[in-house]
Parts: sequence; structure tokens; C-alpha cells
Amino acid sequence: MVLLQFPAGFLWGTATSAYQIEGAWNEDGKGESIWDRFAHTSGKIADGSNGDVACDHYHLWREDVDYMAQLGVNAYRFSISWPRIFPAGTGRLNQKGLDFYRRLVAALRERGITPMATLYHWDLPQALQDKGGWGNRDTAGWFAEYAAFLFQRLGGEIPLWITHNEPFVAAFLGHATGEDAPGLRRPRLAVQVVHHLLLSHGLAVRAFRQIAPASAKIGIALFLWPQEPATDRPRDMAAARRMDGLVNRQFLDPLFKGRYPEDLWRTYRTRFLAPKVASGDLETTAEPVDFLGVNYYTRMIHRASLLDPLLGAREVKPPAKRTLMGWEVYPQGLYNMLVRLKREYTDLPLYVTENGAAFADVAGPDGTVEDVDRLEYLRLHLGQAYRAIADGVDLRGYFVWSLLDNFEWAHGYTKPFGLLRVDFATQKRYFKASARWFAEVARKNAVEV
Ligand code: IFM
Repeated sequence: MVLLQFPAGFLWGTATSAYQIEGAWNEDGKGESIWDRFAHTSGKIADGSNGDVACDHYHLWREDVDYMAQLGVNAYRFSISWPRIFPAGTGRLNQKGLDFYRRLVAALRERGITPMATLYHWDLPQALQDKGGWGNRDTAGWFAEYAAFLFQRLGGEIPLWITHNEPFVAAFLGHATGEDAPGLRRPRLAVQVVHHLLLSHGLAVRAFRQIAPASAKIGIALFLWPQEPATDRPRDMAAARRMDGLVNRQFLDPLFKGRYPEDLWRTYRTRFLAPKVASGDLETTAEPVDFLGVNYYTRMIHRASLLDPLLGAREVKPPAKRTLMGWEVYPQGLYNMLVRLKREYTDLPLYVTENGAAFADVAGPDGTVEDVDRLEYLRLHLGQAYRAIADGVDLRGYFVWSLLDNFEWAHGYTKPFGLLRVDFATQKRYFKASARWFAEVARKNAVEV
């Protein structure tokens, strides 16, 4: 066994999002979100569940902060529910919603836990969806107003801000495949949504520079999964490259290079999918950030295929160790992605803002779970994170997805990702073996591999 010592000041955290844990979907003045509407629509969620109660974190947050203190983590990434702050998206403030986050942040800081707040983790106010949602360019401006309000009120208390979580998922699962809220199947709209999400990000970053103290930092958390070819045949390699354009470069290029990838754009144009982009928009999307958040879980492997009319690629799933999501356990991909980001995009600090795994947990008689699979998944990925640091990547922190078992979107409660098990009948939390192990990692600032 070797002890890999991480740099001093490294952030060890867990991550969650509002809709997945808070519950209290209509309490204390909160407005309806697109996820409330979607999950309340029959047939959308695998187990027929919804996030009405979820982990009841809205009521149990004090207890959850105590659990984080017991874990010994020094950071916590959570998201702010837009309709809890502005029930209709714009206009009237819901003071009780703001107070909830203010109290949460104060409790974290009292325990030496650095808050990292995400402004948008997919729960758009339904009132704005009724006005066209992210397909409406005005939503970008409304998002920037909501963000500016929070920078004013909480900018001094939250040192790390994230505009969007995984705009790829919000755009394509929400508007092309329809698996996520708002459940639309309109590919052209999905591409326009990508542009409006990125635009709203840039507008929010601009507002941040005007309002937030210089010590506060802002970035974005992207879904960054390597897209690899099934063979080294040129047509498979080209298919993987096209998928990389869709999943990764579509976001990285406008953020860091101020342009969309030429190859993807050509495809969009020939299929009449290219979005409306106003002059100056790509300067806005490339507004300089302070860091980049990397959400990494696995890689995807592709073959060339004529059956896919858009990108001519078909995903293949060779035999491999997989999580309950069907995702290959591929730690090397985290290293590859981190060094690629440095090589091709930016020297800015990086955070692994999400990494973790769902496995079929079995609770013992005392309620805890000996989740060796999850523990091993995390250990292997941390080994690769360490390698990237050793090779010069400025990685500043690592956030496990997730603190708690929670509502895994269209999968409902069937995919537990938590370090802590939640018994949803009693709302009791139990440390899993992975939580006890992660507490040691955070305490030592080191991982044994
Ligand atoms: O639960 C999600 C999270 O909301 C966004 N990133 C991936 C996680 C696991 O699927």
C-alpha cells in the first residue's frame, strides 16, 4: 500500500442538489419547478416516485450538516432552488427560501465547511417554462437577475459559486430525449437551449464580477465523459470524435475558445439544427471564469453506424465492471480528462465537482452498508486524480456524489449514490463503509492505494 498525500488546502467534499434531497416541494412559499411538474406526471419516473419529500433535507438540514462534520469534510457542494427564491422565476422574493440557504451556509461555515453553491441544477421555475423555458432567450436574462440577487445577498458568505450543473444533460435529456424535465423531444430546441444556457452562464459571470467580493470565485460544472472509439478503425475514431463534439467540445469550446466546434456546427447546419446566435454572444459565453468543475463518472465507447441519422455513432458496451447505472468503472478516464483539459483548454484550477457510484446496497441488521464496491470505485478514482496532480494539473478539490442516497431523477430512488444510506421510511441516515473510509481520507488529506 502507498499513501498518496494531496496538496495542503485540498477540498474534500460531498455534493447534492436541491430537488434530489430537499423535499418540501410546496412549503414556505416555494414555487413549482419543472421537476415538480414532470415527476408528478404519471409514467415519467421509474418507480413512480417524486421529490416531494426526498431526503427531507429542508427540515433535516441541521442533522445533515452534523453528519458532514462527523465525516470531517471541509467542503459541501449544494444547489439553490430557483423557485424557492423566486416562486415565479422573476419578481417577488420568497424570503423564507432565502433564509433557508442563509442558515445552511452559516451552519456550514461554523463547522469549517466551505460552501460551494450551484445556481442551477435543473429545477427551472415552472412559471418560466410556461414562457418558453430555456428555449426563450429571455430566460438567460432572468437567470442572470436571479444570480445577481444571490451574489448580492450571499456573495460574501459563499466563496465558491457554480452557474450551471451539466448543461449537456439539462439541454439534451430535457429537450431531445425527453427523459428529464421538461420532457420534450425536440432536438432543434435542445440545441437552442444549449446556447441559452451558455449565454446565461456568461451573463451571470459578468454580474458576479460587478457584485461579488474579489475573494469569491465562480465557475461551471460540466458533464465531461471521454467519448472513445470501439476500435482504431478510422470510421470508429471519427464517430467517437463527433460524439466528443456533442458531449464535451460543444460546451468547452464556447466557454474557453469563444466559438462552437466547427465539425459539430457543420452537422447542425446540414440538419437545420443550428441555433440562433446573436452577435457578441460568444464573447459572453467565454467570459473568463475562475475555475472549471468536472463531473466524471465513466467513458462512452462508440462505433460508426449509419443507423444514427445525426452523428453516425452507436454506443457499444463491452463486458466490464459496471455500476448500477450500467456505467463502466473506468478510473483512467478521469486522469485522461483532467490532463486533456489542461492540454487543450485551460490552466485554471479544476475541481472534481462530482464523482461517485450507485451500487445495489444491502443494509445489515444495524442499518449500515458494507459498500466495498463504492469504496473501491472512489479509491481508484482518487488515485487517478492524484496522478493528474502529479502531472501538473491544478486540481483543488474532489466532491463525492453524493452525501445521501437521493432521488436519482427518472430512476427515482432505485439508484443509491450516497456515502450515507437513507431509510426513506424513517428518514434515518446511516454511515456506509465508504463514508467511514472517506472520513479517513479527508482527515489524512491522503489516500492509500
Ligand atoms: O444525480 C446526478 C446529478 O444530479 C448530476 N450528475 C450525475 C448524477 C448521477 O447520475
